[in-house]
Amino acid sequence: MTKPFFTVWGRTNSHNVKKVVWFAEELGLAYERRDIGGQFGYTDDYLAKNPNRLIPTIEDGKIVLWESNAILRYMAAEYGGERWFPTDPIDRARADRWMDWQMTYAEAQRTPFLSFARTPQEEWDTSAIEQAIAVCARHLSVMEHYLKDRFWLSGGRIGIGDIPMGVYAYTWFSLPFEKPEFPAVADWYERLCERPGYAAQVMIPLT
Ligand SMILES: N[C@@H](CCC(=O)N[C@@H](CS)C(=O)NCC(=O)O)C(=O)O
Repeated sequence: MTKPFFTVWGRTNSHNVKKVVWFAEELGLAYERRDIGGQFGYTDDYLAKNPNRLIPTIEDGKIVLWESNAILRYMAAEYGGERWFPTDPIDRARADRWMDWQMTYAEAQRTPFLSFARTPQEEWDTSAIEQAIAVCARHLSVMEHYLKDRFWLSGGRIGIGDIPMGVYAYTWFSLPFEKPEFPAVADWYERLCERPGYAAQVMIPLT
């Protein structure tokens, strides 16, 4: 299959944009990223493509698509083949499960992220931050249990199920607060850090 030129709209420091550009690199897709959202604001042209006033959005000549995990599934199905988008319903379901689970996890990590990365310390709600970190830790203990016997959330090798939580893991490990130990999660994160696309697109300063 010919790989298309791929456009990704969204600022680089967005978790949901990071998922898409990192995955484009894993798939070897040629793409161009255009800044929009956050400090860049929105244009009428963009809002016609994505009326949610959110990022990311992609366009590859065949489709304009928003909603990051739907974008990942489309990219995997269209350009990733069996390697990234298994046809076996059980393998597919395992990956889907972690992709959907990430949405819940992201809610928990939102307060610590926005506080540490984007809010002056004197404005922090420390009790809300502590509570949110405890919720993140409860979630991560579920991942820890799963990863004890596996290298990847997707199974024996990295797959689409690892992409969304991979992005949030970078934030978790980078935010400067004391964390409970999750050795299997930490080992999985180290494996992610060895991937050039992850290092280039995900491991950037949190802003
Ligand atoms: N469920 C959506 C959420 C998208 C979302 O909330 N994106 C954030 C950035 S991570 C956003 O657009 N924030 C507003 C902005 O940047 O202007 C998805 O997964 O794509």
